[in-house]
Amino acid sequence: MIKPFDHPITAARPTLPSLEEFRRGLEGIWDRAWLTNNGPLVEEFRRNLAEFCGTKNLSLFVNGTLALQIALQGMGITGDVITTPYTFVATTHALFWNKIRPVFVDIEPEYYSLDPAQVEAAITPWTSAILAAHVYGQPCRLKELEEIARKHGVKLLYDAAHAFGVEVGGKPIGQFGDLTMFSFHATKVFHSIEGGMLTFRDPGLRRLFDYLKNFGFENETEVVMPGTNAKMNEFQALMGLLLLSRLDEMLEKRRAINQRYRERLVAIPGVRLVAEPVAAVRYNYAYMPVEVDEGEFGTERDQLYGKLRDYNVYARRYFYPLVPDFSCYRGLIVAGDLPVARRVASRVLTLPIYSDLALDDVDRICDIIEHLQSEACGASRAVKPAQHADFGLLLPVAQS
Ligand code: T4K
Repeated sequence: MIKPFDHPITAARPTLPSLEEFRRGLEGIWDRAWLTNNGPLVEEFRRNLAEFCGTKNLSLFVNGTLALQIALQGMGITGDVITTPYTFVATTHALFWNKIRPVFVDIEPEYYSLDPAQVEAAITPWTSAILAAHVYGQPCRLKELEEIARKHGVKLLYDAAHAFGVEVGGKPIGQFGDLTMFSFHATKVFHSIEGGMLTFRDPGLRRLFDYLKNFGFENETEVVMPGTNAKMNEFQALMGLLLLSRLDEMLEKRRAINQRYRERLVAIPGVRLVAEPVAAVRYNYAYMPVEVDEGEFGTERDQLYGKLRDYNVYARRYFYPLVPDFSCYRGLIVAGDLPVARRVASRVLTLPIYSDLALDDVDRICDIIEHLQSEACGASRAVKPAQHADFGLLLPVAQS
């Protein structure tokens, strides 16, 4: 019997700087008594990120959801937007808050991002944009989506909430499409407690976003547009600055964890791994999704999810249910039956991954999964005779 963990192992866990480093930063904030409204740390964070992302066209926000809402408003997106059902619900919420109609189309089975063929087939005269998500940090089909967007004269926006630090062909992921949103939430590869960032092609958008996130203020007496409040504060920027300098180290640890999982899980029947990123991609190992094939594994995904909890392992089912299946979105436009998204959502489990997760713990999680699989297969084999009980054959051997 494998021993359960003596503390919860969660799907995500924030990386933190040392308390001493953070305390030193707090002293500066205390001395200045400047807490928010574009303070010096937010400005320094913006400059460092601009260098990291290779663009000056960048704006910081209090979180990723508001960043995306403001992006859609600032770019004047209206009507229908073709988007993915396989994402965190905030992607769709941002559309709805702008009174835009989401049109859900299916995903491709390899990396779970929008299927370009389905996108093109769904374009109508009412389509104003495509909003795709780099799910788990894996880049979408960038070239094909770009071609479709240009051909049909619609904007191309990316939800890169999971994709900070990802590069394709040496180019930061935020340089693709018309605009990209990043989340710096505590559970992400890189975080600023909460936080969000937009990178964009049109340099004119920066001023517009500055207005929109700060009540539309031009100066003390002039308001030029009905903005909202979505400013990042100094505490967030402090966290972000300290962690940005450690990004490479954090990504390297995640890479090693991902590799260990792959080496171990590949041998377990019924556990399907996502394809390795292609050579041109510098990946960030944001999540550790696997698909559970009930037939081969011997039990369905939800049972495995529940049994892992008995061992103090809190995997998540990102992204189940699909967004169009949430009660508030039922009845929206869905192009087709979404067979791929539905299949993946019913099978996916995202296993714990964070930079401080020990490789020994990864091994133990894999041991547990392996054990549960053999137990499940044993159980299904043992239960089989029950079907013949009428014929006076063996009684089923119940397995816990
Ligand atoms: N688009 C996409 C594709 C997204 O995934 C997200 C956010 C957004 C847009 C919106 O960006 P933000 O507005 O959030 O910047 C979490 C996050 O809250 C959310 O940011 C994230 N996606 C989503 C995928 O995951 P929950 O409700 O599942 O989080 P929660 O509280 O259950 O935490 C997840 C795990 O992390 C738990 O096992 C516990 C652990 N945890 C969590 C927190 C907050 C910690 O160990 N420490 C912590 O401080 O949404």
